[in-house]
Amino acid sequence: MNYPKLPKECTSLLCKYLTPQVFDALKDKKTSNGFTLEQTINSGVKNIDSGIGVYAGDEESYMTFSALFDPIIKEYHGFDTSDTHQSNLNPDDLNAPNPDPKGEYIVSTRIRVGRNVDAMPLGPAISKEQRDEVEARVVEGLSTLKGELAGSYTPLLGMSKEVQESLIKDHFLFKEGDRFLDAVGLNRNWPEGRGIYHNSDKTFLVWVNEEDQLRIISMQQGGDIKEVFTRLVTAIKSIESEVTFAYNDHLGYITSCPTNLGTAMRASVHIALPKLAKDMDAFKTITDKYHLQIRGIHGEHSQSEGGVYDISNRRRLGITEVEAVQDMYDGVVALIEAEKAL
Ligand code: ADP
Ligand code: CIR
Repeated sequence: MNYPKLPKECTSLLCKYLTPQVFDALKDKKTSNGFTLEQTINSGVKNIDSGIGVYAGDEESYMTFSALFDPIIKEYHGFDTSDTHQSNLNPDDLNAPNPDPKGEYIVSTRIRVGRNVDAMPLGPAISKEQRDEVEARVVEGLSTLKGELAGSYTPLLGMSKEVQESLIKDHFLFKEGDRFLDAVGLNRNWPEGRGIYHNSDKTFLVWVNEEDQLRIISMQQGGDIKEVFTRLVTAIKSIESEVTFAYNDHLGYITSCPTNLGTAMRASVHIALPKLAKDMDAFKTITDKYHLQIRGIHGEHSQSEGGVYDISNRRRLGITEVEAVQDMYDGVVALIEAEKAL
């Protein structure tokens, strides 16, 4: 493999950190699952508009290709190679009274974590047999959930297009055919091995074998962020008693995208900020101050509709889960104040 063509206008972290020297040092390396540098960078090479542009095929990728991953992790999370990661899932430590009890701004709240099964390759390097085994083990673990978390699993294979599209439109199900995931092999054998578990209210959901092997999700209408977090923590603990997840003391929970390492948590609100959105510089000054990311309302790489944005914590590694949600909460309070003042 030769050094890839990366156009000057490319702003991804891949383009920033894949220097010819780094490329030469890594180009012949592979992990014990056979994951190569070419696979690690293919998404960002094929999708020049990537924000990041790299994925890991297994936990080992983060070590084997550390000359590329470490500076990306440092820039995205502000996390150094000598730092350690710590978890705190105690809802009592979260200071988050509903910032919008009248429901004027916050449409809905969602908090998800990514998880992958210990001692399995991640999605980009997994075989079809291993992926099917992950699905079977996860579905068996989920079948033990009780009370509010009790629900059922629907495989994507055999789901009607109408049901699939309506679940996607209503923000419950992952999209199909994502080009960023496609280029790293995450869509191989689609739709086999993929599916969604949810309770009857769709306040608790688990995505199986999308970007990560599990995406554990708690969501509901309105701005009761603490309630959403508390439900998620109960679910994580219950599932963790059935399935062991890939975790390491330095990088926390291991995920296929380096932006998700650590807590693997993205806490978001869909929030109407039509006035603030007319001044994107002022909007971004607040989101930068609170380490927030702005997305459109149909997920990453989508656009806002009607002045409603998806606002979430940007950092996930080197901070605890409580701090990740607190980042989002404090920022949302500041955004609502700014909107009110206009
Ligand atoms: P992820 O959160 O898994 O990183 P996406 O940005 O693709 O991925 O979002 C996944 C789905 O979750 C999308 O349909 C998105 O609209 C929905 N979503 C995210 N945040 C919220 C929210 N606060 N309320 C309702 N739906 C949400
Ligand atoms: C990109 O580089 O834009 C995509 N590969 C997505 C990166 C971040 N996404 C994520 O954490 N899910």
